[in-house]
Amino acid sequence: MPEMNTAEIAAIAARLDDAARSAQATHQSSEPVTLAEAYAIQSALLKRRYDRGEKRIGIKMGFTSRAKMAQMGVDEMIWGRLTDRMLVEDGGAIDFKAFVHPRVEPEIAFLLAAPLAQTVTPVAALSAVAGVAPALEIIDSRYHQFKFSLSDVVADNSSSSAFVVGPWADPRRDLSNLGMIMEFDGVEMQIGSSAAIMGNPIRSLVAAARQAYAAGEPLQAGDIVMAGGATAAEALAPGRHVRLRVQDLGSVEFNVR
Ligand code: OOG
Ligand code: MG
Repeated sequence: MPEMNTAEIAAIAARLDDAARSAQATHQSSEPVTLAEAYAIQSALLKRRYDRGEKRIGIKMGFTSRAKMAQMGVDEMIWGRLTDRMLVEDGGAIDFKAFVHPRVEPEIAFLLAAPLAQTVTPVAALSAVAGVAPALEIIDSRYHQFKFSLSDVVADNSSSSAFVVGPWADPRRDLSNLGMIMEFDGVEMQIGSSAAIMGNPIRSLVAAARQAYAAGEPLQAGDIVMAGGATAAEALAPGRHVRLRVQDLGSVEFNVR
């Protein structure tokens, strides 16, 4: 298969960037794209956003649970970048019209107090964590019908779109089996456990450290890491009030305008 050149990578990045900014879906790649090329497109896409003043504030892990893999028909872990513009205040609101077809999923977020090396044990990773929080990720595929191959979704910054983080709690606690309930307007939509995220969300942080290092962007103090959805995602609609409650960690919420 011929390798993609820089111009082709830049063209796909520009198309995905335009799709996100105009909230208009675009098509998947017609030619096969390798995973390495997909991450190169994602880098080029983020470069455009950094050039407009956005700041990288962490990374998100994707497909770290069976529920998410099954919903989207993929079987490999992926990651994407988080910027300051994507962060929604706890209790704040998002504008439905700014998205193509947004969905929300219940997650756990970590805040780092120290950088993480390439290879860390779960215990070492936890010792670099300043806080752990209930979090909601708003994903929005820029592809028609929310359909994509693994390479397509990686190129599209792994559907990353916005995220809301609840109060940071002391991470020195057992995170392996915390009940998680996601509600729309007070009605339970998804019920799960932090165990769904690789048996323990700390394993997702370990994987994040490895991936970020391999990409030449090791995790830094102050970075936020989203561990990945514990359940399938739910489609959003204007007027919804979304809340996630996580056992021992409290809750996080937002509204859709
Ligand atoms: C891709 C993003 C996956 C997660 O938490 O598993 C993800 C998608 O589902 O569109 O964010
Ligand atoms: Mg997610």
